[in-house]
Amino acid sequence: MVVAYDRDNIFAKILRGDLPCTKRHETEWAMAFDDIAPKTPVHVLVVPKGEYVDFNDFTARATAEEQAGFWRAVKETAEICGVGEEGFRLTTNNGEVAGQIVFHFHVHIFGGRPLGRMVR
Ligand code: DGP
Repeated sequence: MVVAYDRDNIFAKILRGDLPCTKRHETEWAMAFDDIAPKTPVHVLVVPKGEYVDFNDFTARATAEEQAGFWRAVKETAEICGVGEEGFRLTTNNGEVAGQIVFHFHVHIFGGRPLGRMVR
């Protein structure tokens, strides 16, 4: 982990209710809401409720129960947003080198149109 967790990051504020969001799903372990600048018709962010900077941090420190609960919420969110059956893309940007700009671990769900191949 390169960056220390900042309790005032944007997603922490959304989780606390200090900033608004368009919420799609919430469980004991995670919250899902629309990305503010959607790249696809469905572009939802799923964030764990625990304080983790990125994927590396989450997988290193979250309990097995938290991790299972988080990934279950990702699957449920795809279904709730209507792309569970037809297909979708999951992305997480791990670190600045990957373009991560919000340092509270999150997974993007992209879908709602053909996405093409990422690697050719
Ligand atoms: P990244 O850290 O690169 O995985 O991208 C963070 C994403 O968060 C980016 O797609 C834009 C989105 N985002 C940034 N600020 C806000 C905000 O205030 N509300 C919401 N809903 N999304 C945000």
